[in-house]
Amino acid sequence: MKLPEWYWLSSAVLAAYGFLVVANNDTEEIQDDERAKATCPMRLESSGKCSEAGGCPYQVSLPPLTVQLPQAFGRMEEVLKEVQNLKEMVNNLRKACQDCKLQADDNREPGRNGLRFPGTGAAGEAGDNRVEELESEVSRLSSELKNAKDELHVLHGRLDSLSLPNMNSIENYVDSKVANLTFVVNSLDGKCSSKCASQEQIQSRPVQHLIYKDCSDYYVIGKRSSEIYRVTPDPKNSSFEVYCDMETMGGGWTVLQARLDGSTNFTRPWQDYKAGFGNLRREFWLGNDKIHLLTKSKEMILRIDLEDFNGVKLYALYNQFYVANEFLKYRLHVGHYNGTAGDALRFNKHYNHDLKFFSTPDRDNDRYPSGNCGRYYSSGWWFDACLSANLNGKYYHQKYKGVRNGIFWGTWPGMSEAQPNGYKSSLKEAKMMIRPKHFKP
Ligand SMILES: [Ca+2]
Repeated sequence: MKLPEWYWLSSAVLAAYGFLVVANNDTEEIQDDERAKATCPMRLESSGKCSEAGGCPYQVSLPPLTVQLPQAFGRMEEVLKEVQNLKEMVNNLRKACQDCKLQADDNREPGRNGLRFPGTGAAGEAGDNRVEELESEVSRLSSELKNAKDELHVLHGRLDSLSLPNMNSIENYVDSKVANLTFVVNSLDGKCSSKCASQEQIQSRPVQHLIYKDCSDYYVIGKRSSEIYRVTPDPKNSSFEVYCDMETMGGGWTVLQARLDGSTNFTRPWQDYKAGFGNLRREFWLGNDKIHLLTKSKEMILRIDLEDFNGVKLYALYNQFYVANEFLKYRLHVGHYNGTAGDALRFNKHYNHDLKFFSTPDRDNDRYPSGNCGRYYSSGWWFDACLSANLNGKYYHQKYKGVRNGIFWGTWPGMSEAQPNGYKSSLKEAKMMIRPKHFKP
């Protein structure tokens, strides 16, 4: 508590008197009145007769004292009055408040605890009642907020542990497991179907009637002309026609794709690439379901023959080729490369078609996040993000400008480099074909 200034002032005055009294007690000699009055206005003198015991009465005469006080001191009385008035007002208000609270308690509806809004309650309930409700609501919301914050914190921790490198390693792990399973299923399926076929053969078919799984089986029985043949790669599925190349590198090749002259449009939807389209004797795509059955039936190698408009012919050979089923979006698996045209299917780390899903203009399974490579490059293909090879691109009869959506093989001499005036070159002919890995012509 701060003491008023006048309190300190009066204390100082009293202390000064005290000091002077003590000082005069030390002065035994009494000077004559005149001189004393002149030098010191304060006097110590005897008053009356001394008693027989020897004690003498004395008195101290003090001069009149004038102390200059601050002007505000004069308002002290007023201030004290105001303070008193204020105190009374506070007391009155406190009492009124207590009365009001008692009244509110009397009017409170029992059991009602929902949050009310201005205008919805009785006038008497609008005070403490509503404040209490608001307080409890605020505390409820605050505790909910805290819970949500805690949950968010936990989720954030989990998100940190699921970092992108983790996802990549999981993807690689799943890939390798799928590849292993595919190999096991293929070998089991091969054993089972050959056994089933031989039983059927004994019961209902002539001994010489074999199931031709692919063109190499026709080669084995002596067929040497490149023609259309009917094959049954999987006895559980229906047979279909294929074009067989019985000349290239010993023959026995089942052709999956051919480009010659632009007579067939290759900008087509998913369903067309699934079922196959075109003319087997000219330009065509055999069909992803058929390619899957053929590559599932036996371990296959892939040969790609290419020719440009200058008559240059080059090839690429992959010692493994497998296309998964539709459920796995016809994912591509290719083995090691050999040949003269360059390994455009596995160009580098960023452009690698191996292990990529099939995409079409109407089905985006590529690795390009902000668009559909199939639509942009007018083709169905195992796009990465997006391509270093696209043998199903548009057919151009000469050099072209704009989007590089022609028949493209990125490692072809000069094909990836910038041409004068921005022209791009395309291939004149392309052919993709497969043959069993262990086939000996
Ligand atoms: Ca995409």
